[in-house]
Amino acid sequence: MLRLLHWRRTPRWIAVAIVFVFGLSCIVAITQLVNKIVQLNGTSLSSKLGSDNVSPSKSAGTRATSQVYDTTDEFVAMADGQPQLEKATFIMLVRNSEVHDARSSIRYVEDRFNKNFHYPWLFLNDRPFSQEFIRMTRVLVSGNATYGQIPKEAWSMPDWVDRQKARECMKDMANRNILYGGSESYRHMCRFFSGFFWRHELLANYDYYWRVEPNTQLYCDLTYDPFTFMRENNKTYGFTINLLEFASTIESLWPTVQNFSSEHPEYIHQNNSLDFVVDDHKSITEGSYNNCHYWSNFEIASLKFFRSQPYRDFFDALDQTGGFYYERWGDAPVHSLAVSIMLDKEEIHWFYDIGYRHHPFTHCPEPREEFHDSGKCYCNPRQNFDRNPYSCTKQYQRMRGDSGSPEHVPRMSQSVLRRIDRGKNAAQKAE
Ligand SMILES: Nc1nc2c(ncn2[C@@H]2O[C@H](COP(=O)(O)OP(=O)(O)O)[C@@H](O)[C@H]2O)c(=O)[nH]1
Ligand SMILES: [Mg+2]
Repeated sequence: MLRLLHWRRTPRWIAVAIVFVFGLSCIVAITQLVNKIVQLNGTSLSSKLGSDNVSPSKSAGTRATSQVYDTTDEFVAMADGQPQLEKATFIMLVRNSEVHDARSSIRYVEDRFNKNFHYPWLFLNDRPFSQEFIRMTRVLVSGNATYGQIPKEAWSMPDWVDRQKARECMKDMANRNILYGGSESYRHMCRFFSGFFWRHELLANYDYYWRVEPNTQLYCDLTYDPFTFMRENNKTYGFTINLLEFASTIESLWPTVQNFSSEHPEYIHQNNSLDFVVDDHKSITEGSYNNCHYWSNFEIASLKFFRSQPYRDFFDALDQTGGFYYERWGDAPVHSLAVSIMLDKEEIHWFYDIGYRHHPFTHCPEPREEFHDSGKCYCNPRQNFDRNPYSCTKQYQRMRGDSGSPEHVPRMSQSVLRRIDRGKNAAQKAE
């Protein structure tokens, strides 16, 4: 360049112009660089100079959102600098024909949570998975995907069930228009989720699972690890929606549970949550089941509990009666009754912050500032099922001793919040 400028035949005005253009582009480049560095720190140079049209509070909100949701700093730092996963997996029981509904649910879970964590997925089926199902689902998951078949004994009527009687009961329930009343496979499914999924060899290395069903939706970003939350806070069973069961499907379930409880008083927890399933503070022997249960199509729970001797004995006692086939006992009331009588009430957690839909009900967190103004959720709080007469939120809050407003719902623990703060500090220091 200098050589060019010293070239005698170059007119003076061309040399001046070249120096001017060169200087100008240097200034522009340096300004852009500075602006980029400042933006990384959360504020743009232009807004510092007052040329940003957005009001200060609004602009802070917008940037906080992009900081939290567009980068992985927070998630990496949450595990103290190491992306450590819990021994946990998603599980989905699904048919090959439900591949598109499965893909939709996977996408929701990945987008709202797992793209930042990469937990594995386990798909289970009573039949072999088709190559198409495997191809179409594997491509969407950010963790490993495993495909397993359910052993015959976990998906069939046990020997002691009278097949003729079972068929007659199904026919009768179908005639009474009871939902899935005539379906044998639905009964296999409910028995499988009550007594077998936790025994599957592909779950052997896990401590926690998150159950996902095809065609379900998640509406809120989950910026912490719910499995870590469960472990650190000694939680055993987590849910999002609770509701009333159809009484006609579980006519003899409660008497069976009462018998079990009197045979095994040692399994009844002193600080249980019986008040969720029995009204008027009555005991197991005196009270009757109010049909409240946690909706098990969404569950984040401990496998250790289901593998424990008390739960095994509980399931065996129920299974011996044949009630899964003579009636149509759902895995939801079975799980709910077990956790309500055998766990400390503190071990049960309402994931109030997880907006979730399984047709026809939606749980949408209500507090506006925390969940909606922040951009965290995009469901409609007016569609929140918690206030519906068929919801058991009142019974749940009565059991917890809460006043009934969403502000009293258990939230993410302080320890998790502290970890997130620590993560933010660490990220700032790194910059
Ligand atoms: N592989 C397989 N999965 C099933 C079968 N029946 C139900 N499921 C699964 O079990 C879960 C519950 O079934 P679903 O039809 O959604 O019942 P609902 O939610 O109670 O209406 C879903 O994950 C289904 O994909 C079956 O016969 N085979
Ligand atoms: Mg379903």
